[in-house]
Amino acid sequence: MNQSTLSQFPRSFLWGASTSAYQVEGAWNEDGKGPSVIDMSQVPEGVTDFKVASDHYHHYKEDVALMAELGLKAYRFSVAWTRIFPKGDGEINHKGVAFYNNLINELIQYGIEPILTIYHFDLPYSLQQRGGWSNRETADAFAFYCETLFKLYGDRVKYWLTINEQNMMILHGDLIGTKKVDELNPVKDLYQQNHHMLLAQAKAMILCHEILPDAKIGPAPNISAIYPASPKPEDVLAANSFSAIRNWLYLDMAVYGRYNATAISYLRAQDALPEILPGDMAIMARAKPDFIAFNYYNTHVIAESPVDFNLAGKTGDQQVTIGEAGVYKGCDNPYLVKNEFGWEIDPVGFRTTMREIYERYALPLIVTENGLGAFDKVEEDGSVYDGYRIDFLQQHIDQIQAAITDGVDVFGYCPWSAIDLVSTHQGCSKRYGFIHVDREEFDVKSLKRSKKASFYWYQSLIKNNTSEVSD
Ligand code: BGP
Repeated sequence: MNQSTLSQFPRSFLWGASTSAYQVEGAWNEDGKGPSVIDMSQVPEGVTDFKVASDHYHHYKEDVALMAELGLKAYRFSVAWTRIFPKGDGEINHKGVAFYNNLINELIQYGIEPILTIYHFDLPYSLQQRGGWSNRETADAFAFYCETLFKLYGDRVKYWLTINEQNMMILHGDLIGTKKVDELNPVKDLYQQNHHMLLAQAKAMILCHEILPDAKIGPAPNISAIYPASPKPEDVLAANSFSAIRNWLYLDMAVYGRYNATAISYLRAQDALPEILPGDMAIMARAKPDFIAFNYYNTHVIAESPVDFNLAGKTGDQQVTIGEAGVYKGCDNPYLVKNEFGWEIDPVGFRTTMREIYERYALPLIVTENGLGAFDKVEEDGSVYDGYRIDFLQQHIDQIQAAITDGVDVFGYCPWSAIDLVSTHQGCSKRYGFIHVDREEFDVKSLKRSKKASFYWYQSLIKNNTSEVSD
């Protein structure tokens, strides 16, 4: 659908950027921080762990000053649960509390809106030892942690995100380092964990509104439009199933407080229905998000899947779908190119995704991740000419403007990532940042910060609140 005139970005549009605690902070065991499941997980061979990351913990002032120079209106970051509660619950760690107080104050001083993710993959290891998300009590520990954050930081933080990419923790938790399931009944246990996380999220939203009536809170899943591989009805049906399992299961619960029917049918077929205790659904129904935050990297193409679909030796990740026998099968999209890590690039699919979410839930949207992972090259004078990243972001921003013109209420864009950090499973040579960090996979070098070409480009875009748009 071509648009003759494009709507402008609202003046209040939150041009931002994102990070997460475990991928950027480092200082993994400093100042009383307890270990998380990520700290205790085995990283794939050949890539760095998260112990030092970009050492933002010690560089946060310099980093925030750079973000201010970039012109950011918002910064989306996460709190490491184990800096606040080293064991997940119990005794509070005052040095951890102070770190986020300082970070938030620093942001506010520069007029940057803090957007705080409560939980981004790094479950306290101590809670994991007590059963992790399989144990209902983890939902209570989460609620207590949330209540603590609301009371500590709610005077300055207006935007809260509950759980980053719960759907990816469920579908790709083995790769991300978050998954531990019962060996006898793994799928049932996984979706029991999912139920407890949904319950935890509902409790967080209710508490937020009780404690901070002016604050806004929302979920932050990874959402992608799903294309059928062909008009063959079986392909369309499989694509519809995958949408339900990957996308709508999570958002239907967050917004409507009910399980998606197709997802439930899928779980029933696998004998994986979660145990739902009396009162759970009333809590889910009472919890209401104020907006939907979502991460978008690309779309997926889905075909029908034979019952004997052989998955041996095939692994997908957040953006590469392999499939499930008899349910859905991921395919390449012949109309799209891939990035250096095999992720397809689909700016138009971004517009479709925004429309689909808005049509379904009619809540304001904020994009909390979108970006291009690449092997950046540092020139002799230290410059990084990441024109490919500028192209990627420009094309996606164009599609936000097109979606706004379509009538979708998008109020912010926080690309991944503000600064170079460590990828979930592909190390720190897979870079995303506007700010380069001088380190290599196994040599942390000087950790010096420098501005990439994309930094100057985004700075000018934010300043002008506009971008050149093509249909
Ligand atoms: C999302 C995660 C982020 C981030 C991003 C890029 O799924 O929320 O934590 O890492 O993907 O993925 P990767 O690091 O695997 O390149």
